[in-house]
Amino acid sequence: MNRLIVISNRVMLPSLNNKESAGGLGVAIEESLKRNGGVWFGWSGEISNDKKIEPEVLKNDNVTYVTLKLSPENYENFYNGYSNASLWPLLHYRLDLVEYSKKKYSGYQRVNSIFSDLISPFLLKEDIIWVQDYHFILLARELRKKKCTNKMGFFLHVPWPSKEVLMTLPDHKEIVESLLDYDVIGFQTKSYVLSFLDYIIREMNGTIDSDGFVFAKGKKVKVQHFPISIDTEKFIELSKNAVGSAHVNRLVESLGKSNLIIGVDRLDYSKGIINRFKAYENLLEKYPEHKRNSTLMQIAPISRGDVWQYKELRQELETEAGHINGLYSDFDWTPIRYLNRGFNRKILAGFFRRSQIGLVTPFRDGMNLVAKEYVAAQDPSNPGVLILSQFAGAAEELDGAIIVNPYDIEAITEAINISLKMSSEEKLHRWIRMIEQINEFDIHKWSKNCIKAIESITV
Ligand code: ADQ
Repeated sequence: MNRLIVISNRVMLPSLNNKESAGGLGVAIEESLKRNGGVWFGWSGEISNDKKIEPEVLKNDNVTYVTLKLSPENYENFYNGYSNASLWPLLHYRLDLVEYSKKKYSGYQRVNSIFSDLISPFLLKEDIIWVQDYHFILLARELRKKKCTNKMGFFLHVPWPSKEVLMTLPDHKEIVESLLDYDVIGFQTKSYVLSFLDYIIREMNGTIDSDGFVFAKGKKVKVQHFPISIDTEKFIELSKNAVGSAHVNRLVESLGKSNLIIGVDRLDYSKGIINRFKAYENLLEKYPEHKRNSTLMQIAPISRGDVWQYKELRQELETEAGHINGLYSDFDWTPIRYLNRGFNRKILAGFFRRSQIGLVTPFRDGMNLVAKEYVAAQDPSNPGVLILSQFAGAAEELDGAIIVNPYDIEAITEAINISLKMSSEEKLHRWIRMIEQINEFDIHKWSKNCIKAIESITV
């Protein structure tokens, strides 16, 4: 078995005591590394003013963890800049929020190059390289410049946009050409694969064959969709164990007879939280029978708090939640509970299980694992309803959900109303279709399939 080299923005260090709070992705990567042996590279999450920044290297059994601090300039231009203020909004179709400058792009190139310098000395000839996400699109190109001939795969966790949207990025050509230096490019959904192929054919005069290979710029690359998933078995277990726990009991008590509608997201403009609030306000106005017998709980810990777009979003959501609560609250009932804090996975699983509706309405989302976690957490004897945006990657798989257009506030309102009135039979019927899907395709299958695809490339 070949050793595995993983590069991702953040690394899950073995010192993380409470593995229960770790996400499925980190656990699956760690598991693959332990199976194959290998090295995991990433940013330490820290900023350093040192002139020469040395990596921190940690060994645990057959896995080595290598993390690097970023200089303030690289943090600003690579992380806050090109990654999160240029690529992230662009890949999520928020062209109005894209901030672009050559300086940011240079920072992005520089950090990709720094990481290639960091990785090179660790590489053995047969190692397989697996790069995660939009922070490191240029990494294969940088490594190839250093004569690296290892098999390399890339997986994009976020959406790949249509050609028209992508081409608003001044560096779109270089970005796509760099991707062609990988041997395998993985996307979350078929639809992102199609958008990528459309660009290859129409912008690069490339061709494709029936085995999913792309031929362009003298390169041959396998392009495939690998829908990411969750550790289904583990999440089911967590949700069962959460029954009767202190947090869940307190939640149930505080709700009284109210139906719980739950939203759980990182506080991000791509998640469509604002339209969720507006749809709920609409519901209380249009269907007053849901006043007092429903509560929307939105859990949204602050993320990327340094970036101005995120600061504005916070203000907007606080204003909207305050407005709705001011208008509809009673002395013993509050319609929206808006919490800017995270909870560990066991508590979340318990909250999901106790809620009648999972409201997952991103404007765009690569996959959205919350949707899958919500399904896994349900009590088979009384499952809740998932309301899911048609623009979440998960909508390609979870056809038992009520699928909505997240821009259509009235459609979300109607979906909530229908869900609150849905029969137990229909809820069960819808849920079974979804749980079967995520039982069969879990995160372990995802990581194995990704690695197998890279391994089986013949170079
Ligand atoms: P994210 O944008 O972070 O991930 P998502 O897939 O919904 O979005 O969540 C990832 C994990 O974070 C899940 O396990 C979830 O439970 C956890 N999480 C989210 N909100 C939380 C909260 N409020 N409190 C605690 N935990 C929370 C990116 C892409 C997604 C893609 C994933 C994985 O944007 O589209 O599904 O990567 O590829």
